[in-house]
Amino acid sequence: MPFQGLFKWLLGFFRGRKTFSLGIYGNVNTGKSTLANRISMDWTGEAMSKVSEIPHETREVIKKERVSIRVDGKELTINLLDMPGIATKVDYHEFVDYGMSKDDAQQRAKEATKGVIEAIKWLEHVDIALVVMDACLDPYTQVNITILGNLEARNIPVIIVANKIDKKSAKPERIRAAFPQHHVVEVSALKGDNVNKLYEEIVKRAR
Ligand SMILES: Nc1nc2c(ncn2[C@@H]2O[C@H](COP(=O)(O)OP(=O)(O)O)[C@@H](O)[C@H]2O)c(=O)[nH]1
Ligand SMILES: [Mg+2]
Repeated sequence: MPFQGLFKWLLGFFRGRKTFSLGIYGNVNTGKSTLANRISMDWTGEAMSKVSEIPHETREVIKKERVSIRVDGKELTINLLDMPGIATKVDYHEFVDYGMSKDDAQQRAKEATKGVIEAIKWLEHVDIALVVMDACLDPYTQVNITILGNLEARNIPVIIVANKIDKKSAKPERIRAAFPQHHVVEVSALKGDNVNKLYEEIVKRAR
């Protein structure tokens, strides 16, 4: 819709500031939707996404537009984009193991695969990317390396979010060691630990 795009641009222009699209990327179940809800709750008082233990709960891009965040007197307006999880393999049997019927599981697998494509397509609209990783798991995965490679190739500013640091088995230092070229913020999206540091980093990158 070109007119809608033009309208938004004009609106931003007359308000004198740009709206940044913040894309939340990462493997499935790393806590992207939990983080999206945390950011959305903190600044708008409303949640935006459904959270689940079953992988691929988020199968299309979920948007929360014009969220204003304020850090150290600086205000930034962002469109929050909670992306479907990126996976290298989507197998419907996995959903059957979670107790879904075969039909539902196959439907979910089909939608999850479309979701992966959708998340990659949306890269062209993203101004800043959060790459969420589960700090309890090995970060050296094909998914993490592929996501970071795509973002680097497009020169999209990246902040790595080492999530779930509230868990005993969390080893965020493994993430720092794996991707020394990027800034890593350690958080618990669930408990809210350190999210203020994340807001500071987001504002720093929005230029
Ligand atoms: N302990 C802990 N669990 C989390 C955290 N963030 C998310 N989770 C859990 O991880 C699972 C997947 O979360 P979700 O936000 O749906 O992940 P997504 O697939 O990346 O969107 C859910 O059971 C969440 O409750 C966290 O910071 N700490
Ligand atoms: Mg999700």
